[in-house]
Amino acid sequence: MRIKKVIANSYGEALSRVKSELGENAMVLSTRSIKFNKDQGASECSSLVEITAALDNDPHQETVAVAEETSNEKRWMSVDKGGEIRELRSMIASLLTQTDKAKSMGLNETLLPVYEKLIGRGVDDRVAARMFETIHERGQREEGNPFIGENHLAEVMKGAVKCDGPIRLESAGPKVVALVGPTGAGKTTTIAKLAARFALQQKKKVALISLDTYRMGAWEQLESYGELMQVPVFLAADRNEFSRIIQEHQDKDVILVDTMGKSHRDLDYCKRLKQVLEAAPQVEIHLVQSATAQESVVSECFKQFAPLGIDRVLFTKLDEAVDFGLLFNCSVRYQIPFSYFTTGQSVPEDIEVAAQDKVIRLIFN
Ligand SMILES: Nc1nc2c(ncn2[C@@H]2O[C@H](COP(=O)(O)OP(=O)(O)O)[C@@H](O)[C@H]2O)c(=O)[nH]1
Ligand SMILES: [Mg+2]
Repeated sequence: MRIKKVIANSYGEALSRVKSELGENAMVLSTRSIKFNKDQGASECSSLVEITAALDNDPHQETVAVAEETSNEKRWMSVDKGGEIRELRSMIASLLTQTDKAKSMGLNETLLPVYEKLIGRGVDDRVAARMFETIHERGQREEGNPFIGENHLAEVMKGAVKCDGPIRLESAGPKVVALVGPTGAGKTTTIAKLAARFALQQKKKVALISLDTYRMGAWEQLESYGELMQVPVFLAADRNEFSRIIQEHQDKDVILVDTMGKSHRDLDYCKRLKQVLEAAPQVEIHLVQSATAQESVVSECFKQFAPLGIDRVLFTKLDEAVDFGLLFNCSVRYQIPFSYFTTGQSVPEDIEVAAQDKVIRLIFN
């Protein structure tokens, strides 16, 4: 098997070079676009297309060609020399699945760059595939309305983003909202922003409860926000204290609960947190995640916090994130509506109600 990587100005040009170098039987393993500034310091961006393709032929050549192309695969050459190339084949098989999927979605030269753009922005390939399949099916149903490009896709994707507006207050009794999530995600800062929204802008009666009994610093952080906004702040060390504080503040419109900065890897943590939170009749749980976090860490958090019953997802640090496919992947995979996005460290201004449009704009722009 020979593997060739080709970089060209357009997908068409790259493909024709692949064909001229490897022949008509070459299989495209992956494509990606590479963005760069035309001039140093210039804001204008240009992009190139990179295609990695393979041609199945003499097994002896396989390892040699692989070693020539990428440094990562050099280790395969020493393992496989003159023999089995199982590992490489399985890697290629997984890549081919993606290519096959792309083919089954009917991606032509116009659509493939759109697909590549989504992948480049962090949209998971299976999630992207689902979107293209939807469009394909819709195109077949609605004759004379074929999929024409990015705009149509963006519209379909927008429909797949779940948002449920701001926290809705109850007419009787306080609305209790707990922010849970990994350490450093931005829970305490976001509580302060929400408290300001309700107390200062909407003139609602607000109380804050901290379950953060592990780090004194965190409690002080919330307390000083409370002082600033003239909102009472309480520390609940256990289930009984939490229940008592809630009972004593039935006159409030909203009670915001900050949770402890314990690692989500602590398996007992969610169990203990659940026991405490269940002491209040109805707590709305918002899972706070940073938009800059690795997708694998975010997935792990969804799993770890699921036993609490996640009602909403709140993404922080949109100002620091580079790709926003993560937000879309989470929306499609977990089907839990977003509540708010936070966009900076400033309290109270850097928070907004999550909106479908915003997610789509962030991905496509
Ligand atoms: N850039 C940026 N930083 C944020 C945002 N939200 C929180 N932070 C910062 O993230 C850090 C951790 O926030 P904190 O609220 O203490 O996280 P917690 O451990 O989940 O309570 C702090 O330095 C915050 O200022 C945001 O939207 N954008
Ligand atoms: Mg905190």
